[in-house]
Amino acid sequence: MRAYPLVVTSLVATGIVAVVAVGCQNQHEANQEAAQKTSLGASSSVQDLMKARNLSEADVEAALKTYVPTGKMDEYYIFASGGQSGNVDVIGVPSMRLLKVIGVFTPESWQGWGFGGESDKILEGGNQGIHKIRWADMHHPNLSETKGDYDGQYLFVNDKANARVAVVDLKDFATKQIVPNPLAASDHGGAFVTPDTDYVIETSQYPAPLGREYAPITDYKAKYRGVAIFWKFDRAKGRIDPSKSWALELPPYTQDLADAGKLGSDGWAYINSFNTEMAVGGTMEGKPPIESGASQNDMDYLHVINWKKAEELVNAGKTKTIAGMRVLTMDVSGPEGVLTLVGEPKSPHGCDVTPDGKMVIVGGKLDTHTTLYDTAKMKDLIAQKKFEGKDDYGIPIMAFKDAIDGQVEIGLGPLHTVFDDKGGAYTSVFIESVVAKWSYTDLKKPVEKLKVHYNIGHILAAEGDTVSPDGKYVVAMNKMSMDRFLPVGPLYPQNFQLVDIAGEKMRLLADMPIANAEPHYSQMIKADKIKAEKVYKSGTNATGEIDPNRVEGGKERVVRNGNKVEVFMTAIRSHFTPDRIEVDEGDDVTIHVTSLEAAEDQTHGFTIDMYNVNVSLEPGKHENLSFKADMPGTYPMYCTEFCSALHLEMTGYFLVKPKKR
Ligand code: RUQ
Ligand code: CUA
Repeated sequence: MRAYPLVVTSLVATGIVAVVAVGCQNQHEANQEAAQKTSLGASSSVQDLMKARNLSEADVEAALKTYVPTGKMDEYYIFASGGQSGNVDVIGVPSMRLLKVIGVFTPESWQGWGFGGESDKILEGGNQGIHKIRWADMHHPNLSETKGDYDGQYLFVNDKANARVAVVDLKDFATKQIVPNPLAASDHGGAFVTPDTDYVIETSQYPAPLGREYAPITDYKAKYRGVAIFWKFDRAKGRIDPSKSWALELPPYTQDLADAGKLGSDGWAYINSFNTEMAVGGTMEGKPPIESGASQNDMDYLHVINWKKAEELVNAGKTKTIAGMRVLTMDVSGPEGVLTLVGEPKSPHGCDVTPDGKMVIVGGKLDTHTTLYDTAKMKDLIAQKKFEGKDDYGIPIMAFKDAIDGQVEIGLGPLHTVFDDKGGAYTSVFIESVVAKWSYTDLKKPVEKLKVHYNIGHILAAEGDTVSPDGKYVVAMNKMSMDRFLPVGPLYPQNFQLVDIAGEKMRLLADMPIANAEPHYSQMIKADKIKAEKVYKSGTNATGEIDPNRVEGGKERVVRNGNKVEVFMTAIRSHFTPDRIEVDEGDDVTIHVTSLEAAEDQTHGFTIDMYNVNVSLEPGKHENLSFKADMPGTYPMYCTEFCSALHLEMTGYFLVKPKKR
């Protein structure tokens, strides 16, 4: 019989069950007797369960480490990029339970996000060009920081496909603003914050003329550009202030990931790039495809940006206005030491500043190393103007060997790196499908590699990119999951794997299928840092303000003015007042509806059938729905949340009298 001393300790410690097998037969029998006295009964003792379900000791231990009994709370939140879903997934750790999906760039019908209510205006604010954009390729959520630590107030996310950044308020877990990038056609290095969240950084990905004007591809070198936007965040208002934001023109190297310096490197930002060859494809004209054209050079460029200095130059008016945005152009930023380049090995991807702010770690997709750039050395080189040359745009280049601290042989395809509290670095290694643990202080080969399933892209750690990581958990964000979950057709879920990093060795604890898209980055924050509201102050609308049209109980009314009909409505268990609305075909209708509920978790919904209007009315929430009564007929309106025993009765009619023809 096998011994399970570890399991016994942890099981007893958690008080879940009294018994598991131990090394000694007598004790085992005594324990079995004890087990019969527990509510589980003998037939379902843990040992029997293990046998029946074919679980090993390690399985049971992992289960215990992630089990959160009903009524108990998780220790951390993960804010995960919802990828192509355009929305944010909120996950509890260690249970890996999905807690919420926050509607951001994409309409989300449970929250009534984008179905005729106030949130439509926020989505409208994110339109690009002439298109109503209602999807996103969300990549990198970033929590607001104070002194380099997550403060639990805001979350920023970027949309790679449509070059936008959104602000989510963590008081109510709702999106408050979407800001379209006026200059770039796509972004990737975002939404990274500076250590006090003065700025939210968004850098472009695929170069295009700034402002997205047309320019023939033959003008690539002359007219196409990269750009980094420094969005000024107004913390008191909880909004990005585009009028105080500015941009840095960059060469048309395909800029990739970015990070802001911290502590000693505060005031600096670092951006990767690839395709410094400026390959533009042309496979139909017999030219090499972009992917091979872009892999000719041994070195691409890390962009090193002195943003504090850039800010001074912007304030001194050294900018050019393009598409309404102040842009510091390369002819200023190069000579002024704002923008400097340094070589980086082939096709870099991740760009992560260490918790002490001393190094920038760059992972090379086509290289087996991570490279550690020394932020202090680079600062000196720039101050002393010690460069080895300039690029075609006059941007000075530092010598690779002068700028680095060293390189570490990690494995095949190192991408992103996160950190623990003991100088440990955890790098996702895509091709090898492992998490590689190494030390960013001694720069030796990885001490451990943990297999993950499969093809890990991003990686996250508990408070892992702050100045004080927690060192408890890492999550491998895997791109592929064949053989991990029940088959669901050719489109497979992604796989989040929770890893315990508190001990000597990494331990894989749990798998979580991500069923709605391919997430990229995520962040994990201690749960007690989030101070979420339980109910809204009566009359609060989607912007977080008390709505001027808030409706008090007893003041419900219908106001007609020509073909404009305004309905002032309230909702409280279990009726809408008024519960009948009659209008004429063609009327412009606005329904102002306030929930009069003040009790926690008493949410109503409001919809009118067939009219594509649907809002969520959390306690105290106010909504304004505007639409044209363009379909004559009889339409039930009803509450969409099972709010009470009389929920089904929480209904009424919206009647549209046909025009005389
Ligand atoms: S990037 S893993 Cu935005 Cu690495 Cu996706
Ligand atoms: Cu209100 Cu159902």
